[in-house]
Amino acid sequence: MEPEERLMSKARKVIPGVDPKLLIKDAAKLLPNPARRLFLRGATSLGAITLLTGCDIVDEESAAKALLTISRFNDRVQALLFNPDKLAPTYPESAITRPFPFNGYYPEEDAPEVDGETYMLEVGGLVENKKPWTLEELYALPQEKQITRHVCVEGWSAIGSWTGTPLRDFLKRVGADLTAKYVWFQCAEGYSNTIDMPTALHPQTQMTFRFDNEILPRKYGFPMKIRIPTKLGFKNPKYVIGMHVLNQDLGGYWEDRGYNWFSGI
Ligand SMILES: Nc1nc2c(c(=O)[nH]1)N[C@H]1C(S)=C(S)[C@@H](COP(=O)(O)O)O[C@H]1N2
Ligand SMILES: [Mo]
Repeated sequence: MEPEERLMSKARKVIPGVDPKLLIKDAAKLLPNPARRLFLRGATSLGAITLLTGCDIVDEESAAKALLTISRFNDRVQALLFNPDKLAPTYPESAITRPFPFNGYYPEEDAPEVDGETYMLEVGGLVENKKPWTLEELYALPQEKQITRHVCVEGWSAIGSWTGTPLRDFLKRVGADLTAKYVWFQCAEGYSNTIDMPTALHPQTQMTFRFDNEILPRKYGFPMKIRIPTKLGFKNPKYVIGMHVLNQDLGGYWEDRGYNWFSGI
C-alpha cells in the first residue's frame, strides 16, 4: 500500500471547528529552521498552502495528504541539512533520567524475551561477510559509552547511558558496501526500520549491548539495540536480530504508518 493510501485509510472524521490552516501551521512548526521559517512565511493563506502542498484542504483527508507532503518536504530538507560530523550533545552521569522510560507499540510485559544463548545476529545484503554473529562474539567487539538524550515523538525525552560498538566500525568489519543507500534492521517481535547510510556511519550511531553499565535489560532491547542520538526514538530499533545493507528502502513499522522518514532532531 502507498503511504497516501495508508494515511487515508487511517484518516479520522472531520473534526468540526478544526481550522485546517492552523493544523498545517502546527505541522510546519515541526520543520527545522530555516525550512520552518520559509514554509510559514509562504503559508500565510489557505491559497498559498494549497499551492505549497498541491492539496486543496477541504476535509480531514486532504489535510492528511497535505501533512504527508509537509513531512516529505521535511525529509528532503533534513537530509540536506544533516551534517555527518555534527555530534548530538552528551551529558554527565548525574543527568541520567532514572527510571528511564520504556516504550514500544505494546505494554512492557509483552516485550520480547530473546534467549542470549541461542541468539544470532543475521547480517545480509551488500556485505562481504554474511556470517551470523553470536552474542559472545558481539560482546568481544571494542566498546564505548555515550550519555545522550532520547527524544520520542509521543512527547517525552530522557537522558540515558548506552555502551556498545560504533555501527560504522561493525559495518567496515563485515565488509559492508558503504556506498549503499540504507541499512534495514529487523527486530525479534516484528518491528523494523530503515536508516540512511550517512546516519549509519555517524560516529555516535551505536550497536548497543549495555544500558547504564549493565547488560541491556529486556525492556530496553536485550540483547542488542541500535542507538542513534541524532534521530527520534522510533528510529532506534530494539531486540535487533537482523541487519541488511541495501539500496532499496524497505521502510519500517512507524515509517509505514506515515511518520516522516528522516526524523532527525
Ligand atoms: N523493536 C522495537 N524497537 C523499538 C520500538 C518497538 O516498539 N519495538 N519502539 C521505538 C520507540 S517509539 C521508542 S520511543 C524507543 C523506546 O526505547 P526505550 O524503551 O529504550 O525507551 O524504542 C524504539 N524502538
Ligand atoms: Mo517513540
